[in-house]
Amino acid sequence: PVEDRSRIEMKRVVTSAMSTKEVDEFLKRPSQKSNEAIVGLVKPIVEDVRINGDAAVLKYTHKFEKATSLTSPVIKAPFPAELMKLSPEVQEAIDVSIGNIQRFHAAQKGSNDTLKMETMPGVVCSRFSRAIEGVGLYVPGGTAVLPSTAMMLGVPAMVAGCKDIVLASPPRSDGSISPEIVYVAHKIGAKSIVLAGGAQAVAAMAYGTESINKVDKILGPGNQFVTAAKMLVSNDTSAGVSIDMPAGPSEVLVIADKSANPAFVASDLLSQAEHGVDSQVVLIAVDLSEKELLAIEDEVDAQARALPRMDIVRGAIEHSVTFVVKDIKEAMDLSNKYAPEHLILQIADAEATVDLVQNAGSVFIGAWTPESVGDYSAGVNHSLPTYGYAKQYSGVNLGSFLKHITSSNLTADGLLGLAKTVETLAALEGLDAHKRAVSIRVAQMQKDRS
Ligand code: HSO
Ligand code: ZN
Repeated sequence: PVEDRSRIEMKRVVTSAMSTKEVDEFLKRPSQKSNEAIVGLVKPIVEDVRINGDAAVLKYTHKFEKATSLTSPVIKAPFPAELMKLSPEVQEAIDVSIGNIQRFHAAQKGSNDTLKMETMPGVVCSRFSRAIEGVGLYVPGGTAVLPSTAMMLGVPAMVAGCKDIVLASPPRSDGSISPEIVYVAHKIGAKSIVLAGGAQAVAAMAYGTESINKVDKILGPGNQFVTAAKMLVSNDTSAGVSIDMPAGPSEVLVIADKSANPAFVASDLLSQAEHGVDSQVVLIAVDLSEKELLAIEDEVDAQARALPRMDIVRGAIEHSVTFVVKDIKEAMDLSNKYAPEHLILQIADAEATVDLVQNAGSVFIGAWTPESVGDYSAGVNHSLPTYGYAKQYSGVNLGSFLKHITSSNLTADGLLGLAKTVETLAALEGLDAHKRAVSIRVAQMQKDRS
C-alpha cells in the first residue's frame, strides 16, 4: 500500500455561516458499529463462561490472545516478585502517581461520610457508607499497555476499602502480563489478576469460575465487546452485578483563544487522537484570525507527522472538527452540548470560565495543564464518561466503590408526631398492614402512658 502523505488536518466549521441544526450535525459522535451485531457476538461467549467457567475462559484466551501456553486464567496474591520487576524510574513514576491519586481520592471521603439529622422532633434519619465488597477492574490491552488505568481503578478501590479487588487484563501471546500492571495490582492490594480480556474476562468476574471470584461491580474502560459484555451481565439479575458506565472511544475538546500557544493546543489534540482511530478531538477556536487558525493547523500536521502512532492519529483526525466561534459564551454552549470526556481550557481567564462548565468528565485549566497530567499523575481520575454521557454520569471516583445505607430511628414521641401522616398515606394506598404497624404502636403507647 502507498503511504498516505496528505496533510493531517481537521475540518473547519464556521458556526456563523450555519444554522444551529447544521452545527449540531458536526457535534455528533462518529457512529459506532451497531450494538446488536456486537451483542450477537458477545452473548455466546458470556454464556459459555457462565456455564463452563475456567475452561471456557482459557479457550477464549488461547484463541483471541494467542496465549496458548497459558494453563490457568488467574494469578493470586501475593504476586511473585519476578513478575513485577521494574526499572527504578518506572517504579518511581508509578509511586508518585499512586500517591497523588490516593490523596485526591481519600480527600473525597468527607462528602461520602456519615450524615445524621432530625427531620422532625424525634425522627432521626442518617446515611452511612460501606465499601462494595468485590470489585472487578478491567484494564484493557490492545494497542498500548495501560498500567495507568490499573492505578485509576485500583487506587480508589483500595481507598474505599473494597475487600476483594480483582484485576483483569488480557495477557500477551506468551501468556505473560506487563510487570507494571502486576506491580500496581500488588500496591493496591488486589487479591488476584485474571489473565483474560474482552467479554470472557467480564463474564468470569460477573459469574465467577472455579478459580475466579465473583464480584459485585465491574469497572473500567474497554472496546465495544467489553462494553457490550458489561451491559449484558448487568442486565442479568441472576448475575447480581453492576457496572460503572457505558464506555466509548476517548475524546477531548479544547477551547483556545488568542492567548493560546498553537503548539500546546496541537499537542493536546494529538495526545487524545493517538489513543485510537475512533478517538475524537474537537477544537473550538474563539475569535481567531485566519493566521492564528493556520498556526494551530500547521502545528497539528507537523507534530502528527513526527509521531510513531501517526496512522492512528490520522484516522482520528479524519473525523475530527474545529469550530470557529465568536466568543467564550458560544464556545461554552457548544462544549456543554457536546459534553466532552476531557475539556481543556486554553483561554485568557480559564479559571473563571469553569463556572460555565455544565457537562464534562474532567476539566484541564490553563496553559500549563495538559490532559496528560490527568491521564497519569495529577491525582484526578482518567476513567471518565465518553460519548456524551458526561451529561448524566460522573467519572470513576471514590463513590464508585461505595454504596450508601440509610437508617431511621424514632423515639416514641417521634412516632406519635408522624403517626397521622403515615396512617393517612397508607389508607390512601389501601395498605392496611402499613397503617396498622403505626396504629398498633400508638395504641400501645397510650396504654403504657395511662
Ligand atoms: N486519555 C485516556 C486515558 C489514558 N491516557 C491512559 C493514557 N493512558 C482516557 O480517555
Ligand atoms: Zn490519554
